[in-house]
Amino acid sequence: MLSDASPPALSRRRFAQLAGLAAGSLALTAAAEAQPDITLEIAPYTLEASPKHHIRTLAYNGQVPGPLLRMKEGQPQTVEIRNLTANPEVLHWHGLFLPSAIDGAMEEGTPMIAPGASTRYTMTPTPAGFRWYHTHTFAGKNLTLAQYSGLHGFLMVGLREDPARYDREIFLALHDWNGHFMGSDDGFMNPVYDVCTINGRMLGFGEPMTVRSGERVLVHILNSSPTEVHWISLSGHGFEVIALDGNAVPVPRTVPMLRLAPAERVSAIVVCNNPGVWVLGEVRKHIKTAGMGIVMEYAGASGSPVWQQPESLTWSYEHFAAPAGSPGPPTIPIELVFDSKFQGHGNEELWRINGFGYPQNSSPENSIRLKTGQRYRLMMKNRSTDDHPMHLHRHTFELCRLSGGPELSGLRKDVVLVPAKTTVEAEFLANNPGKTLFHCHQQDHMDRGFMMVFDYA
Ligand SMILES: [Cu+2]
Repeated sequence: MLSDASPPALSRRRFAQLAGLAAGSLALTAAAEAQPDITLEIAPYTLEASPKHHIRTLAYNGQVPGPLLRMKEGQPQTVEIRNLTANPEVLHWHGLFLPSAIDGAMEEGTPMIAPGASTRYTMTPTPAGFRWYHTHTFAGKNLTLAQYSGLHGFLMVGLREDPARYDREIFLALHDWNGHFMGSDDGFMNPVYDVCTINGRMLGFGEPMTVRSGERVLVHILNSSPTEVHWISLSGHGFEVIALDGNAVPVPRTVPMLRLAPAERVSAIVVCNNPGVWVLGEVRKHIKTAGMGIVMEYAGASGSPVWQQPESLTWSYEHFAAPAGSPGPPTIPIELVFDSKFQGHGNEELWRINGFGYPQNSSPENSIRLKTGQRYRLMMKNRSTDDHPMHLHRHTFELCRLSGGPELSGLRKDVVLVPAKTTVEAEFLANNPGKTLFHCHQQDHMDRGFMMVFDYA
């Protein structure tokens, strides 16, 4: 039994007082006082990547990455987002199946949040898995805005029952900072960076990951970089990859390193059976030297962190896929040809899908319309000399064929890196009517036309 002095009893008494008021005004009072489940405040922030590296940026709730949000699948959440910056903002829930009005892309019709304004809505998170949230704004030539900023955070949508076996869960976000455009040999301008971090800190300046011998640690890694693919290894250990983009893989496998394109996530078990003080970091020396690393320390171990330099870069999505089974339901192919139009030396190229940049490629004459209930195969033909991390909003796709290889099944993702001069095929079921954005996740490419909006007929 609750005692009379407990808060619920007090609120019952308060309710009895309020009950004397008109029913209408009581309802209004209750609505005004209701607290959202989650409040995210977008504001300027100075990140201390190291004592010598202070970065003026934007952040959610005064931290980089933003707060780790945990939601239960299918349980509605009221979210309030406050924009305390000088520019309009919009927050995208990456990997969720949400209505276009709250998915978080203005191209889909989500309203922008004006400077000084806030928005509040209720969302029902699904599917379960490792998702994330980030800004979906335009940066153009200002390499401090949009995804170049600190506006990203982890979202874990939990299953009602979690079957995974692990002792500890660690979230890591990879990011690149202080970008500037530099001309490459082919005359194109690309962003390059001076500072690289994991969870907002350069190697040696963050809290180490602390583990105990014998533990199984589930590491969730997000590449929140605006433009860069990253390669990660953990000295003295392998990664048993169990999920890609938050979705369990059919063939879990232990690999020596991970490759993450922008917006990709990898969830992997690390078996802690090699006591010591180790470095988890970018495999390429110059990126690790710029700060992309974090120390992993066993309880009771001491000494300088040890880094073992891998000799080569290895990664393949196919390792985690199942062979194709019997032919699935009929699909309709959608051909998407990627190329770029040179705009002269020292300029950024214009990116095109099927001959046009956004928004021309999504005009009523050119747009691709989906039919609810139909399965489609995206035939992504990359005619350019760059690799592109392609992201489909509001849906999950299944990788079916990579660069002319065999048919695959079971790899469900929302981002896939399409290598230069190859074709990647991925299928999805059109089961979430509403405007749906498909784009390259590299900020400079999206800003230069590499987007398309699918609409449902
Ligand atoms: Cu791209």
